[in-house]
Amino acid sequence: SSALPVDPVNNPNQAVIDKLQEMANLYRNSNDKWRAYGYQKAISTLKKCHKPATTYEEIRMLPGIGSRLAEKIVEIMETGSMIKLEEYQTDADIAVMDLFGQIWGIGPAQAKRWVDLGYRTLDDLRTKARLTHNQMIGLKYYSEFLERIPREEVSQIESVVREAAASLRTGLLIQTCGSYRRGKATCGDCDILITHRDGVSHEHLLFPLVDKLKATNFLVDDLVYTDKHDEEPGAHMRYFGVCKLPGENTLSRRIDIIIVPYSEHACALLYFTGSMLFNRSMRQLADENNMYLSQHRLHVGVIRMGKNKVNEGRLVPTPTEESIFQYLKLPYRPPAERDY
Ligand code: DCP
Ligand code: MG
Ligand code: MN
Repeated sequence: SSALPVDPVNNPNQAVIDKLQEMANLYRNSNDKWRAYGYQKAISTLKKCHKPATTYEEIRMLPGIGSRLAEKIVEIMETGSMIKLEEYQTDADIAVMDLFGQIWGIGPAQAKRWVDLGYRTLDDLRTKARLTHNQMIGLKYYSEFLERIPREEVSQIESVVREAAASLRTGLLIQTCGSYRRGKATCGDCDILITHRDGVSHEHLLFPLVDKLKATNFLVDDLVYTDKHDEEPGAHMRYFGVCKLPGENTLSRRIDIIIVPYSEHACALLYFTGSMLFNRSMRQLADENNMYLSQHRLHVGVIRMGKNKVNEGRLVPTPTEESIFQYLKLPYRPPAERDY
């Protein structure tokens, strides 16, 4: 009778129970408590059952198992798996990958790695995963970083940086680039480019500027912070981090600050204004015309063998963005028309 104790290790229906439990967990985690309850009832019935369930009719006779569930149990017995479960798992995994992929700095590969490790929620990541510093910051500001920043707020952020910079040096040239310069109504972050026309006063500015902005609690967390050119070849002096305007209802925002020598200003401005796809096509056009365009400089007369440069060509002066367009024989495009 069903009152007899059943050996939990050698339960004749253990394989079926395991599959049903997976399904029950999935439904519970997706807040379908009613379905989870149905599966849980069937599981406890099977746990008390001390002989293997074999036919549909037999299973249907067990208390708490309706026709739909009985069909599923037969499917598991016959195939060893359950299509619904496999499907559900795939869909659920994709949803989790989407969730993880929305964390700042997380791409599809990292999202998949976490899913494969069994993490399903942001809390799983917070409590169980081994996170890098930047991943922790991304999680900490998960929902805030998903909020777009109104233009008006971007310009307020720019003002704070401008004021702090002006108190350190005079004559600095400060421009907010990225989607802001392209005229977007809202921006993902605030991209600030700093240089100085005298060609030297941009030097040794990043550390004191960041210090100053931290002292007033404007900068609240760091992501990338380097005052060295050699840390990553070709990298700008840059600070990527998190800022927050004073006030009770302000959100934490992503801020990128790049400081460049004046000779590189136009190339940096073009690069930092984007869009990313626009940059890619400009570089490709340069390649096709024996030139080389980067965030630092433009070279002409480059000779390539396949992907390798046989001759570096000649660095040309690029006083303005317009001059870069001219070298590429392109009509000038204002920032608002670089948005693709
Ligand atoms: N950029 C690039 N390649 C990258 C990253 C950035 O060419 N991998 C350039 C083009 C971008 C600019 O830097 O327009 C600024 O980068 P953002 O990531 O801040 O992008 P946007 O400002 O264009 O958009 P968003 O509003 O999302 O910040
Ligand atoms: Mg931006
Ligand atoms: Mn940016």
